[in-house]
Amino acid sequence: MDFSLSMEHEILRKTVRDFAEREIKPIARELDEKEEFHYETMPKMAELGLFGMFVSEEYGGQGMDYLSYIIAVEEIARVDGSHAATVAAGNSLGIGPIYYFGNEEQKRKYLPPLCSGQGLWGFGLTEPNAGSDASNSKTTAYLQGDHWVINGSKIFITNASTKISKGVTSLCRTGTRPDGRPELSCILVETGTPGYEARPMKGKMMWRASNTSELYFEDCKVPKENLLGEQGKGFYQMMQTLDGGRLSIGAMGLGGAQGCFEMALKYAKERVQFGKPIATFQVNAFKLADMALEIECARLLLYKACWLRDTGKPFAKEAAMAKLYCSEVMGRVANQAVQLHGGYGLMKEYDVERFYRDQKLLEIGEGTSEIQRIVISRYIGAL
Ligand code: COS
Repeated sequence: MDFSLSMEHEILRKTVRDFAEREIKPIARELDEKEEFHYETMPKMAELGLFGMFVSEEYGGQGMDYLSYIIAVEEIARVDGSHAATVAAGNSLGIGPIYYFGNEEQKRKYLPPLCSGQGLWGFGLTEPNAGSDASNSKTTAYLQGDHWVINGSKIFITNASTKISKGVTSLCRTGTRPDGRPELSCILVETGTPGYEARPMKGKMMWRASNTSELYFEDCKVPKENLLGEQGKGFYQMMQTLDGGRLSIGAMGLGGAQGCFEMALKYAKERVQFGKPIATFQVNAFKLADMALEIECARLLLYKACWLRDTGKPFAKEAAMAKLYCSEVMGRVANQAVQLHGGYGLMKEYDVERFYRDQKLLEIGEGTSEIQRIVISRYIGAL
């Protein structure tokens, strides 16, 4: 068994870390404060190859493995959750479904601008009344001549209402299955289609510099050919996409925990109370030791899940485990990192305050911690 990363993975990590330190870290706090999506970093991230990382080169992607993508997300999350969210949702949720399930024409049409970072694409699953109960989608689509007519709404959709958002993959009820349950299908809806509107959602506690949207479909007509893959396979497509997406949420937990740990260690070595650095009090040294331990476990779990995926083995259970564990590790690490910073940790001029807020999303988005426990319970045969 060899746990070392390849030279390519190490180079990628260093390149993305240098970029994140140089281009993202200095602006992250202000963007969070202003709740502002930063268009200027998009072409820079794209130039670095951060979009379409696991997509083959024929569609404009980078042709890398999934672990490379996960390492990249981890390194961005080490300095900022919002930028990591833009990249993670851009790749796994935006590009992913079109790449995995699109026909040749759809892939050729939609993927190159998304892989070059000129555009972003949303993942239209969640609805006001279909959150954890994702298959309870109420958005409908029926065929009228050569078009689908879509009605309904979506909520909490990342990357769908920026100035460069090109569209959304929308899960819709397209009929009723023989067993009486709704037939669900995914349909590609381009920005600018009459009857489709994406509105930014403001007032978020976390990921404040990422784009989150509410979507409205009112007799929105899209060509019949915009059906993604097979009719009636929409829910499987969404679930399969989430298996991969959950690994990127794991990466955000791991990277965010790493960032918090580094800030806490640095601060604890510098901060002097009772005549000595607070890191040298055993109670604090133990906190830091526990952080390092949990981060190491999180990294092993996440990378193993990526290895399963990259080698074509089943990975959904491990993806749920990695998503659950990494996001909860970041919760514990961020909590102790703020604790170690004392009163300063509560102030916005200390980045640890932002990380503490950003972490909470990871236990909720792409399937709550409770849903991950359901998924794992089913895989181990307990439920
Ligand atoms: N990949 C492919 N297919 C899957 C799948 C997966 N990972 N998980 C489930 N399916 C299939 C099942 O095989 C089942 O197929 P049939 O209808 O042919 O039997 C179908 O999807 C429904 O599955 P299931 O009965 O397990 O659905 P439930 O309604 O019980 O819900 C959970 C399953 C709770 C796991 C699912 O709704 C879920 O993940 N919810 C959270 C959604 C989420 O993460 N939202 C966040 C979005 S933010 S981007």
